Amino acid sequence: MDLYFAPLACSLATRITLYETDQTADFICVDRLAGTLEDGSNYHMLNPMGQVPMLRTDTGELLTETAAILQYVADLDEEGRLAPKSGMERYRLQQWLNFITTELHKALFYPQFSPHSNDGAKAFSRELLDTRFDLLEKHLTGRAFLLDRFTVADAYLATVLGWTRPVGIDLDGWPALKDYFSRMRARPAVARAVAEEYALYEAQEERRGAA
Ligand SMILES: N[C@@H](CCC(=O)N[C@@H](CS)C(=O)NCC(=O)O)C(=O)O
Repeated sequence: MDLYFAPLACSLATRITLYETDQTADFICVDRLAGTLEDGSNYHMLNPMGQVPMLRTDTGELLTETAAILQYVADLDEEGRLAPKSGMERYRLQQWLNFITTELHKALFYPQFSPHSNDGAKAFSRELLDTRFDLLEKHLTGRAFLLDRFTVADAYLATVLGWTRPVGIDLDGWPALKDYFSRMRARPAVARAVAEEYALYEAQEERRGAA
């Protein structure tokens, strides 16, 4: 399996999932600004959206979209540790994955980060913050995880919450969410994935600065 990723981007959730389930993959770094891979080839030839994550499965299929990739990788784990196999709990998992993708990742954070954004888009998306974080705060009060155990939805939420500090969102107003984030980041697989990608991020920034 190959995981096309960018350091500290949403693809981090897939790395966490791999580590949590003791699976291996080749990690292929994408320079999203240049749209290239480390060998200089054009990533858009493989993925016309130019986005990460993308997974090349062991059978050669190219799979995009975080929610699909996370479930694919979780389902490879025979013990099914990170995704309920079926039933209402599977739909609950999909509910949270879709919430994180559409309401947090794309609606709230993307306009804050995108080089094509502007002040109006940033202000509009920032207005979405309270309803979404209030909902998470309520759900996570008295709960350890989004479902009844750590799942790929937690891997994704821990990834997205890592973007709060860079965009100036203070979690103090949401104590249960803040506590959840600290607990997720302290998990060995999560801490390992974050530390590795942080080092790669720093190296990438240094190369850009030197160029
Ligand atoms: N719908 C995609 C979105 C993926 C996405 O937005 N990835 C970001 C990194 S977190 C990216 O590659 N952005 C570069 C771009 O949009 O050009 C998914 O859910 O995986």
